[in-house]
Parts: sequence; structure tokens; C-alpha cells
Amino acid sequence: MALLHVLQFPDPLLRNKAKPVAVVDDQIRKMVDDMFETMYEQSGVGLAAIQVNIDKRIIVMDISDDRNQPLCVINPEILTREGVQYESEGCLSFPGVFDKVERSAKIRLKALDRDGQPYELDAEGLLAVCIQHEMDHLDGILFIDHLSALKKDRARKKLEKMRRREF
Ligand code: K1U
Ligand code: ZN
Repeated sequence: MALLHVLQFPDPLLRNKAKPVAVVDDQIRKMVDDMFETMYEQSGVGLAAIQVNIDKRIIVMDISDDRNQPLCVINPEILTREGVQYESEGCLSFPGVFDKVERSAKIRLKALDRDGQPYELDAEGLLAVCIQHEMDHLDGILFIDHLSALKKDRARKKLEKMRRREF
């Protein structure tokens, strides 16, 4: 396995749109495993392939406290949506920036697993938020795109300030 470089805002590659995976083969499984290793190493609960400059519709997630419930999501589709939730989100491409985003409260997801087998999943709470956040990444959409101009500007300034402190 290998650790991958996570792109940071404002890298234009984060705006790329991912393409569907045609066949889930060993090459795709290697990408999935590398993405899991990277997500766990960065203490994230999710990671989309676009964030590591892979233009494929692949997401990895683990929202469990013990970090032992990996969820591999390939070619995701949201079948149904219900209600609204407004919760705080973070992003590995925006370290230190958190803000509330409006998302569907409950979703039904259809996807392929690490073996290329189709499955469906009902999600709510953090899992539903995380799936929607990661699916946005696959379409080049970032969570700050959901914020008001004022909050977006505040997030940008916070990121700049944190980066100045790093150097
Ligand atoms: O960059 C990413 O896409 C990963 C992101 C996923 C996410 C977390 C929470 C809400 C929406 C999307 C993260 O893992 S952010 C860091 C994190 O570990 C975290 C943040 C908030 C709650 C729980 C965990
Ligand atoms: Zn993100």
C-alpha cells in the first residue's frame, strides 16, 4: 500500500470531474487500498479519489469510532432523498476549516463494493453528510461552494492565516 498526496484548496485539480469506473479490477482495488491508508493516516472519515488526483468515481469512508468499518463506494448514485440537515463539515483539502452545510437528512445510495458487487445502503446523520460531501468532490464541488460569499471569504482567510503560521 502507499500513502497518496491529498490536494489542498485552491488546487485547480480539485475542480476536475471524476469518470465512472468501467471494471473493478486489481488496479482499482490497489487505488481503493491506497485511499483507505491515506484517509486513516490523515484521520479523516472520508476521502474522494479526486482529492488524491485520481479522476475516477471512487470514495472511501469510515465513520466508526474504532476505525474498523471501512466502506468502499464505487460509481455512487443517490436513489432517494428525504428531509434536510444542517451540520458542521470539515475537509482534508481545507485543514482547520469547518462550517455548517445544508444536506439531505436521509439518503438511499446505490454503489459497487471493492469486489465490483452492487449494493444499496440507507444512510442518515454523519454517514449521509459524508456521502454527499464526497460525491460533491467527484463532481468538482467543494463544501465552501455551499456557503454564503461572506462565509466563503472567512474560510479562505482562515486557511491563509493557518498556512502563514505553518511557514
Ligand atoms: O476531505 C474529506 O472529504 C474528508 C472529510 C469528510 C467529512 C467529514 C465530516 C463532514 C463532512 C465530510 C473529513 O474527514 S473532515 C475531518 C474529520 O475527521 C471530521 C470532521 C467532522 C466530523 C467528523 C470527522
Ligand atoms: Zn472534502
